[in-house]
Amino acid sequence: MAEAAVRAKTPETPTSQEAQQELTDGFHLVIDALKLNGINTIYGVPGIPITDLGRMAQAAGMRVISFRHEQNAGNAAAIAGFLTRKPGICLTVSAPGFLNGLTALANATTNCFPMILISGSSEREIVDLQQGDYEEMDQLAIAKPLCKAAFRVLHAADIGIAVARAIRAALSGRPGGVYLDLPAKLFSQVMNADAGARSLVKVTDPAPAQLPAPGAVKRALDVLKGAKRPLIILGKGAAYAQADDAIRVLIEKTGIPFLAMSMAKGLLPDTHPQSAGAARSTVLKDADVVLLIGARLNWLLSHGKGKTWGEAGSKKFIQIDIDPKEMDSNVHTTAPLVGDIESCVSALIEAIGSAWPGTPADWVDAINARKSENIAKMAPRLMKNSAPMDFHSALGALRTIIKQRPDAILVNEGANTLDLARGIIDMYAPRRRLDVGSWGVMGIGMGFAIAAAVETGKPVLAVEGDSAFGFSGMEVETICRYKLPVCIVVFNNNGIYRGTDANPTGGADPATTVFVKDARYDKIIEAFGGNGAHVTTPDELTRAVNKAMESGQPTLINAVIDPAAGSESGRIGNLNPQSVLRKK
Ligand SMILES: Cc1ncc(C[n+]2csc(CCOP(=O)(O)OP(=O)(O)O)c2C)c(N)n1
Ligand SMILES: [Mg+2]
Repeated sequence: MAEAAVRAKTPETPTSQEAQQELTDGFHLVIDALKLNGINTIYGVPGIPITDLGRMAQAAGMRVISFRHEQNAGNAAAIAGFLTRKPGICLTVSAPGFLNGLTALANATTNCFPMILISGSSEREIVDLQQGDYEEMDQLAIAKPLCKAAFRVLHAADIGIAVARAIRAALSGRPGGVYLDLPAKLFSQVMNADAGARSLVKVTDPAPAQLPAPGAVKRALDVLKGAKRPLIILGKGAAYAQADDAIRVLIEKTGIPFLAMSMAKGLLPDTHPQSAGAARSTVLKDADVVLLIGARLNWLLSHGKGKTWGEAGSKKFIQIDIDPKEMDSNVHTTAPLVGDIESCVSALIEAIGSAWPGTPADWVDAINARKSENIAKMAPRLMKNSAPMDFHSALGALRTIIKQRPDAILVNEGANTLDLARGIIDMYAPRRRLDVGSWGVMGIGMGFAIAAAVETGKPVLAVEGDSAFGFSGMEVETICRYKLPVCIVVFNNNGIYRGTDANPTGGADPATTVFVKDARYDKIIEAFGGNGAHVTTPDELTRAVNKAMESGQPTLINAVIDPAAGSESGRIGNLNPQSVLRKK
């Protein structure tokens, strides 16, 4: 590979024979290995020992996006993986930089986003003897339990195979996070350029199709056909799979109502006649057969049991998942369908053929009645044009904006800001809603927004609680530096959940959940040359967002929300443990 050969430095004391050879080194082999596999973007923070790796990657034509904190770079890499089905790369320095990236790696693994965290590390000989090296840490051991796979490379000749292993581990089966440990010494190791080029591996079929067994398909279909009140639930695995057409065909052919989990919204439009989103509690309670497609029965679906799911034992579950261990995770899986989503859904469609009895009309009618009732109840709350805004009126404005700009990508985090936006803002296209995922983690906002803009070139609207924004807020500088079409709306209610709490002692310290009152988050972006706006009504909010989306310029809108409008923990206050003593 000529590229690998050219810029390599000659070693300090070359033999005459070596001096005549074309050489490559660890730096170039890492870059060449990534590029060979179609990976052209790196998200990271520079420093010893990877500063030159970033520079050289940029020189080699890669897009290298430098962040202000590794966690945000890691979140960017993770969501790049979700959007592109190629592992997103996060590049960090050793020990503290590595640890900063690790939260994102663990979150990616939990959410099944493919990413590779590449961290430089210190001298093995010193680290292992614990002799106190610069940024000493046994990073490989620490990363292992938090990701799908972790590898360390000691020889330049192994870089090609290590990158290949990392890519395959991240993408195959259930996708997830992979850690690649590159000790400082590796980067300057030299080898013959031709041998180096030959050592690189272009991964063939990194996420092989996994076909479901014919018997499993038949069993699933028999259960589905026997349903009186069937329901399909789409999870973010279904969004990741990019099997959009097959999923649409299955749903429309069977006429079965569907519910989209947060990041699956838009796979079919939320306004689709079969969407049961506005009748969520009814369908979960009353369905008799539930087909899960890339959705897990975790806490977000109340573990498939309890009050949410109606009478105990009243459901049969059919589950499509690539990981067989997912079956029977919380309740019995009547019909497990193990395989990749495209293959499983296509197999179901084929088995159905043209003979489908249709979905019972009384079930469809009951859902439609509940939907109309709930939509009518909500409508006036979304249309109020008052100041200060509450969550509903502000989100009503943003809902219209997304309706008019269905291609925009919506990033969303917070508590009330998240839970209410999820319900209120309809999505119209796949993979346009990116949020806190399975952990409900704060801090994904700016990393996700940056990668969404970089990877798709589409305008991004980041709707952020004021607390949520603080976790990654410094990246507004990154957004301005790279001139990204990101419009951030901070829902400023002066605090976490609400801005009205008082210190119970009456002391001088503020309450634990409140922030500086009437802060002006819009000033932050102005410091970096972006556009700030301060709005107090839905009309002002609409104008400011439209202006930002039209101009494509980095914008931060401080949207004043009634500090008393939110509820504790948004919609999941029931998860808070209660003190019996408090009630004394
Ligand atoms: C990393 C992390 N730390 C802390 C939390 C706990 N937490 C959940 S929501 C939230 C912030 C909610 O406030 P805000 O973003 O302002 O949303 P609001 O309800 O006020 O709209 C926090 C701190 C978390 N989910 N993740
Ligand atoms: Mg808040």
